[in-house]
Amino acid sequence: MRFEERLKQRAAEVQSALDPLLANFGSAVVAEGMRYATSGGKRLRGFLVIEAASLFDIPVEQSSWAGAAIECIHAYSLVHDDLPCMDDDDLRRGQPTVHRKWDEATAVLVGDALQSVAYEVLADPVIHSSAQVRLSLVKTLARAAGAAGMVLGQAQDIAAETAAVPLSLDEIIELQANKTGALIRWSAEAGAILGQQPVEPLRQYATALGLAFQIADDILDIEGDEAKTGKRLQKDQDAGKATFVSHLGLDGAKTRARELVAEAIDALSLYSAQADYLRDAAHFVVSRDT
Ligand code: GRG
Repeated sequence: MRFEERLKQRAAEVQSALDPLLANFGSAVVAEGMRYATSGGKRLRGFLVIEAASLFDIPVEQSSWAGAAIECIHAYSLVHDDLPCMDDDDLRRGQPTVHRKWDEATAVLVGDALQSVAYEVLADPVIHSSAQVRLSLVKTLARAAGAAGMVLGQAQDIAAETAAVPLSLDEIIELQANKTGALIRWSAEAGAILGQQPVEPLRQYATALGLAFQIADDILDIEGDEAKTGKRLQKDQDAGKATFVSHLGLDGAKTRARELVAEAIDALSLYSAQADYLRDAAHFVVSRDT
């Protein structure tokens, strides 16, 4: 199966977990907003959970719940990031953002509720029979999503907008490792947690992958097509923000992204052909156009 087909298959498996999970909340506006905010997207994080878990023979019927949980956290971050007090975006995944379709209060609540449901599902025995494993998933995700991870990265990004001097390359690497890297790392590590195996090789893989993903995002911001990405582009350039491209140049950024792909693949040397789709994912994140 080609990588793109596999990604679609995993996205459908994540959706099969999201559907009953979010149907639980009935027809209130906030529930509608939760379903709206989690629809579409590449489901890269859910894919990483399921593929990493498959290395340890964890069935997809189990890992897809953890895939749904991380996609809920990711969707919450996008809903809040799009708010007027943050990035103020009208378009996400080719559709009006949640605060545009409804209103700001609904968008705040949709994000909050998506965050809650992620932890609710990770604490459910459907995820794993061991309470220790479930606790570890909850605790590591809380750490990755919170003030030592994604929230910190978002705060660093907001602070950078008004900083007297543009961020250095090392500062951008740190910011991105928090803002987008932390959830990507958790996604791969969750597979090893479910399999009760050491997380280190997958952590190394996902650290390189997350950085490559972000460099590709900076390149897309310049070279991408809004009709394909479904979001506003050239934001960083218009805001005069320091990015990987502003530091390394377009060609330098592309070279660095390719080096990171090789690093990510090297980190998987322990695993057999079962890890091939994870290897393909490293190539995919730097060649994507959405
Ligand atoms: C609001 C606490 C809080 C955090 C927001 C992740 C984040 C922090 C903001 C997202 C801003 C952004 C557009 C970052 C660029 C990288 C990124 C996360 C892109 C979106 O992820 P994809 O490409 O999206 O995986 P899909 O739609 O495919 O799920």
